[in-house]
Amino acid sequence: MASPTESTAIEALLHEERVFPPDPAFTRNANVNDPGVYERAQSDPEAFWADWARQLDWIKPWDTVCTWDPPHAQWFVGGQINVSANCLDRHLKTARRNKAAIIFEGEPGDTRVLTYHDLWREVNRFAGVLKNLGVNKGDRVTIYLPMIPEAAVAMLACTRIGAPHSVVFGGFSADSLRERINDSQSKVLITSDGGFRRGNVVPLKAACDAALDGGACPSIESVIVFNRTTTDESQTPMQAGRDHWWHRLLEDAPRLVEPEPMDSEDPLYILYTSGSTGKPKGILHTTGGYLTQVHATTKCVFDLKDEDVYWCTADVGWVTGHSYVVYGPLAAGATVLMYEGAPDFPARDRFWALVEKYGVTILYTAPTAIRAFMKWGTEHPDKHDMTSLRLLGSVGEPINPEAWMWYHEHIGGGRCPVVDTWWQTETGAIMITPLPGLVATKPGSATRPFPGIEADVVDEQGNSVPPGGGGFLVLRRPWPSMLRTLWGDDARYRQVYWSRFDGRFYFAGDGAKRDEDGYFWLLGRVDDVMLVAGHNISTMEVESALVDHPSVAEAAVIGRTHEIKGQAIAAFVTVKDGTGATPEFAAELKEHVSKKLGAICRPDDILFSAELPKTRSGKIMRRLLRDIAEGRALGDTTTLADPNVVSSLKDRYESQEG
Ligand code: 6R9
Repeated sequence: MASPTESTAIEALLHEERVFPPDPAFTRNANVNDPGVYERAQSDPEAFWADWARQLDWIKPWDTVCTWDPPHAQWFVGGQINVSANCLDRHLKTARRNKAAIIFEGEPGDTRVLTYHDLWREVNRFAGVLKNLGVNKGDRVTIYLPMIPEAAVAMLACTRIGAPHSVVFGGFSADSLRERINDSQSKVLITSDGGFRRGNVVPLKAACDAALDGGACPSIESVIVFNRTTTDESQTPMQAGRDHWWHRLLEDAPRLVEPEPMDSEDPLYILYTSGSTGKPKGILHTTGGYLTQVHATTKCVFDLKDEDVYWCTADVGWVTGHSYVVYGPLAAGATVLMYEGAPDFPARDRFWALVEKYGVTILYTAPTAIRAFMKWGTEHPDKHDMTSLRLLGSVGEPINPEAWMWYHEHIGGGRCPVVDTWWQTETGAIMITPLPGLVATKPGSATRPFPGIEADVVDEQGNSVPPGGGGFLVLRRPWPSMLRTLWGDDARYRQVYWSRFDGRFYFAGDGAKRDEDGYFWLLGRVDDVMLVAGHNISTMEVESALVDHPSVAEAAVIGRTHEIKGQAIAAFVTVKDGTGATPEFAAELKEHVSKKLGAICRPDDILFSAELPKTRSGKIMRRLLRDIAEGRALGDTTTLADPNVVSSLKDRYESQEG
C-alpha cells in the first residue's frame, strides 16, 4: 500500500467498452424485473430486508429490524428462528416434499438423490446422534468432510440443535485442523475415512488422528466417522471411547428432533479464513440476518426457480459452499447438484459431462476454474450439449474481461447472463452483483451493489472518489449477513475491519474503481497494489491486459523493488495449451500490455509458468511471487494448494536472472 506522502489514488487504466443488456425475454420471466427495487431499497433498506425476512418461517417475530452500535450490528432483534426448519421442514408442507434437494455425484461416478423429505429425515436422525453424544445448544462442532451429502446433513443437524459449526476444508492439513479445533473449542469432530480426489483417496480420518494425537485437542470428546471410501470398516483404526462410526450411531438415535428456537442473533457458525499471514480469523455469523440475506440473494442474483438444476462448484469448506451450496439454495427450495471431485478427472470435460447429464441450468464457479478451462481449450465443452444452461455466475477473484467473454461464449453459448458476484467470508452473502433481469453487464465488472447495500470507493482520507477514479472499497451501512465479530477476539475485529477509517465504515481490504455509470470494478487486494514511478497500479488491470492476448490463459503480476521507479512490474504468465513460451512471445506480450494500458504498465520481466501459486480456494498468492522476484526466502507457504509450484518457480526465476 502507498504511504500517505506518495500518490494515493489507484489508477484506473483499463477501458472496457462491451456492454450486454439483459435479454427482454429473460427480464420478462425474471424473479426481479422491477427497476424500482434499487430506489425503494435505498430509501428504506430496513423495510427492504424486513420484506425478505418475512418470507422465512419465524418461530417468534422480531421487535426491531436493526440496531447499529458501531461496529456491532444486530438484525431482527427479539425474533426466533431455526435454520434447518427453514431449509427443510418449511418445504415439506408443499410440493417440494418429493423434489430433489441434493443430486450427488461422487468422483468415481456413484450417484445419490435426496429429496427434501429424505434430507429432512437424515438431518433429524443425525441431530439425534449429536444429542446422544451430549451436544447442546451453543456447543461447537467441527466438520471435516469431503463434498458429500453428509456435509450438508451435518451442517443442518448442527443448526437444528443450535450448535455452531466450524467447517474445515478437507484439503487442510492436520496442523490447520488442530489450530481451528482448539480456537473454537469444539466438543465433537465429524469426518469420514476419506474422500476421492483425482482418483486417489484423501485420508481424512488419518489427518484427524494426527490433529488429535497426544491429547492435542482436549475439548474433543467424540469423533464421528462416515464411511465413504472403504467397504471394510476394520481398515480404519478407531480409538475406543472416542471414535464412532456414523452409521452405528444412527442405530440408537431418536428419529425426530424438534428444531431448537434460536434467537436471531444466536451464533450460526464460525468459519476460519486464513488471510495472507497470521493466525486464522474465526468469522462469526449469526442466524436470522444471515439466512435472510443468503435466501434473498439466491433468489434475486441466480434468478432461482423451482425447475432449475443449480450447481455451485465451491467446496463446503469455503463460505461460498456455506451460503450458496447449502443455506441459500435449500432455503429457496432449490435442486442442488453436488460433485465430490476434480474438474479434470477422469478427463478435462468432467464438468461439462455433468452439466449435460443432469441438465444443469445455473452454474456458479470461480475465475481460477474458468482460466484453467481456457487453458485446456474449447474442445472439452464442445463435446457436450450444454443448452440447458441459462445463467452463469463467477466468484472468488476479479474475473478478467477475456475470461468473462470466454465463459459467456464457450460455456454460456452467448445466451446466458453472467453474474460476477463480489463478496467475502466476512460479508456472508453477495454484496456487489448484477441482477440478471435488470442490469446490463460489462465484462470484468461486478456492476452495482445489491439493493439495500451501500458500497463506496474512497481515498486514503475516506472521501468518496469521483466517477472514473480508483480507491478503497468500503461499505457504509450494516447489512443482515455481516460478520458480527471474530470468534473470541473482538479487538482484532475492530482493528482489521474498522480501524482503517476510524470506525466510519467497513473496510474490505479490496481496491476498486467506479465508472461513469456507477459500475464497480474490483481491482484486487490493496496489499497487492504496485507503486510504479509514483503511480498506484492494480495488479488486476495488468493481468487483464495480459489475459486479453489470445494465447494467454492466466497471469499473476507483482511489483518488485526497482532503484529508479520504486517498483518494476514482474509478470508470471500461463499460456494456453499449444502456445510456445518463447523470448519472442515475452517481448510481444510486453508490447501488448504497453499498447493496452500505456508504457508505464509495461512489464519489466515475464516468466512463463505452467502453474501459479494459489491458495486452496484458488486465489493467486502474489505475496509469494514478490518473495521470489525480490530473491527473499519464501514466506509462509502453508496455505498453498501445491507448495512445489513456488519452489520450482523460485529456481527458474533465479536461473533466468543469473
Ligand atoms: C466469496 C469469497 C474474499 C475476497 C474478496 C476479493 C475476492 C471475491 C470477487 C472478488 C473480485 C469478485 N473476491 N469475489 N474479487 N470480484 N467477484 O471469495 O470469499 O474467500 O473470503 O474471499 O475474494 O478480494 O475480498 P473469501
